[in-house]
Amino acid sequence: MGAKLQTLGDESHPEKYKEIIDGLKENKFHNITFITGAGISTSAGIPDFRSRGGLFEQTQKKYGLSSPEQFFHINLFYKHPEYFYDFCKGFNIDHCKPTITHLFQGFLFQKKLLNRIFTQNIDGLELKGGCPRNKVTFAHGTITKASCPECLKVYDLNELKNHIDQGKIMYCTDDGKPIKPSVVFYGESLPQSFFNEFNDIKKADLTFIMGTGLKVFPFNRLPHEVSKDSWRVLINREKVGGAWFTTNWFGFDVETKKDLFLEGNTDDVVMKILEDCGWKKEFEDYKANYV
Ligand code: CNA
Repeated sequence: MGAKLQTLGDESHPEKYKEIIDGLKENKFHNITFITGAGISTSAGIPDFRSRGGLFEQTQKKYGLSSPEQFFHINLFYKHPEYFYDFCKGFNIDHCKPTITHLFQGFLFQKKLLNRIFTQNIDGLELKGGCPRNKVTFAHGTITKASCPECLKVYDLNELKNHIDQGKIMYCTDDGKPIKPSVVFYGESLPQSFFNEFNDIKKADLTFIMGTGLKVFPFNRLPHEVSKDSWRVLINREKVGGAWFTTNWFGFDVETKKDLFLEGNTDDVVMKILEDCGWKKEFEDYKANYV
């Protein structure tokens, strides 16, 4: 599918797209920033939460839950850790490769144009795509560590994996709570690094908001914090940001602001941007080192 050009709730604004492409070509952006969600990893074979057939639908059906979010709530984990352990057995994503979108992020880092990636994803594919750890804010943690959700004591990930494989629950030796990968569940606090790095959003001169439903607080505050003088480009299969109080609660305004919506699959839109910038060959060379 080619990238359709349109702005949120309005007619197409191709002049805005051209201004962004010209800015990239003329090296006008030096603090490109990403605000991302599960949609940038679906082409790597990892389902998102809310799409049809996504993890919400799968887990709600399998475990007979009353709400889609319930499976990933800390209260259910404490009560029935065996559900999540069972789920993890069928959710091995170690083999997953970075997508075109992750590689685009690494490519921009290599060009010294990347400010920061704020991601809700826990798969760590940003790192596999060539971004260094200090450029990525894992707002909801990652699956690369294991810890006690109560006291945060860190445990050996391989030991947790062995327990999961054997269907045995691993418990914290200090407080007896079940151990899980260090990913943030509903009802848990975000890691301190999210709050420490939050203000980097204000440095952004071009922000790509990609593959997210923008439903999870406080992560979904980030688009509000982008400076009014800089671009916000939403790349998603669907318009998002229309819940809560108004139909446009995160303030997208195509008439008065530097906002643009590019509808489509993130990888397709990224390839179009690369082509239009004349960067395709350079990108293919970069990609060859990572996949
Ligand atoms: P979500 O609520 O499931 O929203 C995903 C959004 O992306 C939806 O609007 C989809 O239409 C859109 N989308 C899906 N695929 C594509 C695509 N290829 N191109 C463009 N748009 C697409 O997921 P969010 O990330 O917004 O929700 C936050 C949760 C999801 C976080 O707590 C994550 O930890 C959690 N999550 C992460 C992963 C991962 O790490 N890969 C996977 C599943 C869930």
